[in-house]
Amino acid sequence: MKLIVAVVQDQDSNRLMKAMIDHNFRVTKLASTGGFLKSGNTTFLIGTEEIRVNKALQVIKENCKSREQFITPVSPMGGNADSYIPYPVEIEVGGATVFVLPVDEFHQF
Ligand code: 2BA
Repeated sequence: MKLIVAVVQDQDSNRLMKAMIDHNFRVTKLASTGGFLKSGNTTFLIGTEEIRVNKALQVIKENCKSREQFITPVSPMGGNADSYIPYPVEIEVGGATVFVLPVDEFHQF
């Protein structure tokens, strides 16, 4: 058995949840916060047989888009903070960040 941990954007989470259920995956959805942007994202825990991991990855890929996002750094990267004028910087936030972990044991009590 494997545990898939997928961090996705909030905008994609309902669609991904529906698609995973439609494909008979068992899913737990957690509200999470990205360390860099400090804004909300969604983490999915998906426990599945090894043979179905590729299908799960395909469903995640099909339902999660990467998006451009603007952030405004609160302090300068270097130099004098007195003359610092904050301006937005564009970054790309990925469709999904996915970890696939081995599961030693699985119990349901
Ligand atoms: P955040 O940490 O809020 O990061 C959002 C986006 O900011 C990242 O998108 C990336 O484009 C950018 N970013 C993050 N750290 C950066 C840095 N040190 N310098 C420059 N840009 C940086 P993604 O890479 O697609 O990540 C989306 C979310 O996935 C992350 O939100 C975080 O919640 C999670 N994540 C990504 N990599 C992870 C990892 N290795 N371990 C745990 N969670 C991770």
